[in-house]
Amino acid sequence: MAFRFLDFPSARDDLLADVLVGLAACPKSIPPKYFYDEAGCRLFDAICEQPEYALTRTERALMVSLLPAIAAAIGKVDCIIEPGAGDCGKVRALLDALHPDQLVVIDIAGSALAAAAEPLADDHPGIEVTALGMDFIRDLEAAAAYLSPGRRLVYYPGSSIGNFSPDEAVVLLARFRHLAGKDGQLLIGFDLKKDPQQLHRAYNDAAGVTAAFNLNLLQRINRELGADFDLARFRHYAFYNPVAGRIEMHLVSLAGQTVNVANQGFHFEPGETLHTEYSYKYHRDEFNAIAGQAGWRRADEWVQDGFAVQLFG
Ligand code: AVJ
Repeated sequence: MAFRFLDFPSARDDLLADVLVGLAACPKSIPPKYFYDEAGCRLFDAICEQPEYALTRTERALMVSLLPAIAAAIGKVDCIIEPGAGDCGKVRALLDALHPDQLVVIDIAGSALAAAAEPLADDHPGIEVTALGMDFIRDLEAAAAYLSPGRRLVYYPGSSIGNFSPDEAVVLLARFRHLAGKDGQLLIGFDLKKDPQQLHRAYNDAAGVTAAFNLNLLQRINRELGADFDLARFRHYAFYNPVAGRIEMHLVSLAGQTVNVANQGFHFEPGETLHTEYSYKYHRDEFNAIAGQAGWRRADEWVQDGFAVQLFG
């Protein structure tokens, strides 16, 4: 068993700066990576249990039923890297199928990541597990120092790539390309374009869990930054924009109001939106083109029930 945890607080304590910039912008926005405090992680898990939200269940089923084919296509790897690994629930199956020497998991929520990653080391005595508490969107270079040489696989499941605009996605995938090295590979899962009504329902579940997840962002800012958002005066508003190919999530102000964050006042007009998330959906070839711009070439692809997993080399 070999486990190490390295925390990089300077590379993640930017909630205040990002909120101040986001609230001063027009339209106002806050990056979706801040959804995932403790309550936010619990709410996201609850979203995944909602009948309307099939994305996570579908990917899990795909990764179970097609794992032998996926592992065969990947071949021998020495190191698996998972940016945004969260509770490390997805990478476990890959470890058992691919038997790498090293696993590097990265997440902005460092202590939760460490707690989730250590059992992986206990259960896989042959694998050196490194947990890096850092914001990989800002600081992926620092991770390179912890990789041992050999053939690398970057694993980026869960349609997390959907949170980035296509241009941002190219930049991020190019960084993954750099991190993976010369004969590195990328295994990535993303949600496919589908019936807009079905997508709409997935982000407007009847139980209101997605609404609670969205509003929790304001609660987090109140708690961690001493802000005074009145949650009753903001409404969850999510819809599919078929031209842009994305779900847009917003919190719409129900009144004219001023919110204070760190001694700065931010005025909202009635009906003004605070944008909180994009969730891009792609056609298979659209995504292939984006990865292509980042220097990746598609090696294989698996599709099931409106979800795609692509392998690049
Ligand atoms: C974790 C980014 C894949 O975009 O579907 C779920 C987050 N937001 N419901 C997604 C989310 C609202 C989710 N991802």
